Amino acid sequence: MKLYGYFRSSATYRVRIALGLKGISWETVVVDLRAPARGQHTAEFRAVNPHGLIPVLIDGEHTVTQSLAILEYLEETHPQPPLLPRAPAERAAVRALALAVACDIHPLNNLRVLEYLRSELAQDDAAVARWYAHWIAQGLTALERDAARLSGDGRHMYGRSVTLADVCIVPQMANARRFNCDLAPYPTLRAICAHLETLPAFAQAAPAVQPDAPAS
Ligand SMILES: N[C@@H](CCC(=O)N[C@@H](CS)C(=O)NCC(=O)O)C(=O)O
Repeated sequence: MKLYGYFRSSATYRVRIALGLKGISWETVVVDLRAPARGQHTAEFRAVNPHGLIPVLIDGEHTVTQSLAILEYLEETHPQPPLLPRAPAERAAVRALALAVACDIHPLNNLRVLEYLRSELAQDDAAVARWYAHWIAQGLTALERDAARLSGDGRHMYGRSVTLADVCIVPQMANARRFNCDLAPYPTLRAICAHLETLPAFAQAAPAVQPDAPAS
């Protein structure tokens, strides 16, 4: 498989984790999102994904976009280990946690949104940071309550094994840390991520250890 992505892209980070958990090998095609490269805007990449967003997974003749669609595709094509519980209500609960990250938090703080605030709306760095922190706090406050109720062991978002909810929360918390958001109010989320980050698939998917990450 081929994964169009970037070390810092949290949506790509989700897919890297799932590929690792399922023991699938892949090759990365780097799409550098930052100026001057801005690889998401090139004609070459737009031919792959007209939306100009990563990740994109290529599996043989299939091109799959949208990280959640990719995660579900991997779940269906490589069912072991399962990242969704069996019972419909439990599957819905896990999907709801994953979607809270992918649909309600992440899109508001995406690169193109922050760039629009800066350029078109002429907001300074302080205002953009305030915007970022606001949506993180709103989303994580609710997820903290969800996790406190739904985690079975304080080490997973739902139940006692790794699910798509875990695959989504770790990159989102990493983003929040990168933008210096205060994570003190989320002890349950911090404990869950501290555990998950020790697992090989999560550790190997971390931005800092990707081949396109700058040497520290
Ligand atoms: N809903 C999409 C969001 C993808 C997305 O926002 N990707 C970011 C990187 S994490 C991106 O490509 N941003 C480019 C830009 O904002 O110009 C998904 O889950 O795949």
